[in-house]
Amino acid sequence: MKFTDVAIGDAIKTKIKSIAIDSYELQVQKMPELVERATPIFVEKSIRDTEYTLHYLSDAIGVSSPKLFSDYVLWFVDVMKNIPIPVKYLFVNLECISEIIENYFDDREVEIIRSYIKNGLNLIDMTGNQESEVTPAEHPLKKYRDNYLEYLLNAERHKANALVQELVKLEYPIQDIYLEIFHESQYEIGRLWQANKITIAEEHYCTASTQLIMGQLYPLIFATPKNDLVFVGACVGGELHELGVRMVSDFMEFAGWNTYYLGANMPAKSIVETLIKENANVLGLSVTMSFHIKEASDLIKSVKLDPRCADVKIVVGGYPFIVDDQLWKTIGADGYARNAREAVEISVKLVRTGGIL
Ligand code: B12
Repeated sequence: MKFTDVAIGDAIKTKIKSIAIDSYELQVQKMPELVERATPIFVEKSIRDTEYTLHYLSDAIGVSSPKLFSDYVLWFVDVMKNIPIPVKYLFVNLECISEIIENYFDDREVEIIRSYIKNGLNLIDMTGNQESEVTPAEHPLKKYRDNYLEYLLNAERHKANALVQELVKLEYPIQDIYLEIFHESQYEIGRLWQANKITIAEEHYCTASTQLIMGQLYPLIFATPKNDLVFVGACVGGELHELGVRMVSDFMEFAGWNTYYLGANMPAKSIVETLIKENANVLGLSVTMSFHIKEASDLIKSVKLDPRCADVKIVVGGYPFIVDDQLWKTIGADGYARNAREAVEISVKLVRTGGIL
């Protein structure tokens, strides 16, 4: 991470509110049609959305990753397809931020910030209304995934559970059931939620049901012969998306490791204490929201500085690392994996080679 970028990322954070308000005011000048819509709720929401955009911008700059901001812009364009606000609104919004920052930063800083925004603006031009979704490759379990999701969306979790038990009887590998049924259906739930096709309650019900159904497979997962390696899996502080690292922990357990799964929102100090107490070989750290990258980076620094953790290797994973496949290096991790299967491979490699990949 470049020192200047970290400093600019931090500086944006301290000025988010005022930049957002100034940008909104400029946007109203550029888009007079907004005046008609400007109810107090609309104004408040517009400023809040700009603050959100600025958070993503500052986080991406903080870790020198233009890809992270570009991915956010693509995501926002997708969200806008399902709300009655044209994509042009986001385009002008970014242009306004780009202009306003002149009042807050010096020329060199403005140049860096603008390069990130420009990438985003180019993407809006290119995407227009086209779909940015990639159709997942067909897998023999795909048809069962559709049934599984249908059961959950019909609030029939007992049927979803029975289906998974049936697939186990049919001898589908547990790992395929995890990746093709659980992992993929959670992503589909995300798409449905983003498209306003399911409610937050339905998303919560599906997620909780999948966690329950995963639990039913534990007698199989914990039955494999053990080696003497220890894996600690956790999400950094503030991060609530825990299913990914839980899947990774389950894959490690199935591969014979002794796992210590800590789940969501873990204070950094407790993670370090656990590594020492459990004599861990590998720490698996999960981040989904890019505004938690900084926590991950700080935690990695503390682990690396603690002599009691000298032998612990750190593997990271989750959405931002898939978007930018070099990010794991930027924040000082020893490796990264795109999914739970690769997480086992990389952890074994790191332990065997002493950390040189
Ligand atoms: C369920 C869910 C939630 C739940 C999580 C509950 C829980 N107990 O985990 C709740 C309701 C809390 C939630 C909250 C939010 N969410 Co949410 N959520 C989801 C959803 C639908 C599924 C997440 C999931 O279970 N994925 C399945 C797992 C298996 O996938 P995974 O995490 O990627 O893990 C795999 C790999 O990445 C990798 N991996 C993951 N971790 C690790 C770690 C290591 C060490 C390794 C090696 C590998 C690895 O291996 C895993 C298995 O193969 C996603 C959709 C999606 N695409 O993921 C949205 C999603 C992630 N959420 C989103 C958003 C916006 C939010 C909120 C900001 C919403 C809000 N306005 O409040 C908050 C933020 C909360 C926070 N502070 O963290 C967006 C993020 C968009 C973006 N571009 O950043 C998504 C993508 C939805 C969408 N399509 O818009 N969410």
